[in-house]
Amino acid sequence: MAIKIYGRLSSANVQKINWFCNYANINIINLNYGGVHGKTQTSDFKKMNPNCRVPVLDDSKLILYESNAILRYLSKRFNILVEENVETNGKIDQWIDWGSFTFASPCSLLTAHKLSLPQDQRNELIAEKAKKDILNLLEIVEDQLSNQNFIVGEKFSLADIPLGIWSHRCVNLKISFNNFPNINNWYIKLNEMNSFQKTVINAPLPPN
Ligand SMILES: N[C@@H](CCC(=O)N[C@@H](CS)C(=O)NCC(=O)O)C(=O)O
Repeated sequence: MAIKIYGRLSSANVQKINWFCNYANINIINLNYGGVHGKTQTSDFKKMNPNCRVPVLDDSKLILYESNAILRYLSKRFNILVEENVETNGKIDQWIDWGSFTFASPCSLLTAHKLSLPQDQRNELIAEKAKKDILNLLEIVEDQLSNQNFIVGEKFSLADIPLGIWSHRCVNLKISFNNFPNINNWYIKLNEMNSFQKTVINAPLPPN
């Protein structure tokens, strides 16, 4: 039975799973939940995720929430992008979490105040501050990419997924990588991946 992923295609956290599954040729069924689609406050959904958030994975015997947990589960279940070296895996985990929490934090705020919130709740000052924070954090990513093609070493890994998605969101939100040549080169490489094109570049924008 195909794995079900509950969550709208515009959600960055859902895109982590969609990108990985497309890359790994894992057959999934996407179900539109959250954002304009709603349905996350229903009692059925709350049984799967009491936090009322997407994504949620339904792999028949397993219900899982938290996008990074889902990503790591699918990677191990299908043995795709599994890193055996413990030290390298530590670095990959570090960047998955940094991308999903430290970097995602101002990106989510900018998304909310530019795209998701109703117009009368958007605040330009909050958006400007978030943009400044993103530009400061991009310096860290630029430095990380100074001697290598991908976030951890020369190969695409799970570490590229959260950062790749949020970097594309930056592009959607008119943040340019002109002053970040290493990020720009890395972003071009991601764009050359069919899986990134299909699940991230062609995805709708929040809250759709
Ligand atoms: N830490 C959670 C965060 C999940 C999260 O905040 N998801 C957002 C979408 S990116 C959400 O559910 N927003 C409410 C909605 O879409 O209705 C994860 O990584 O899965």
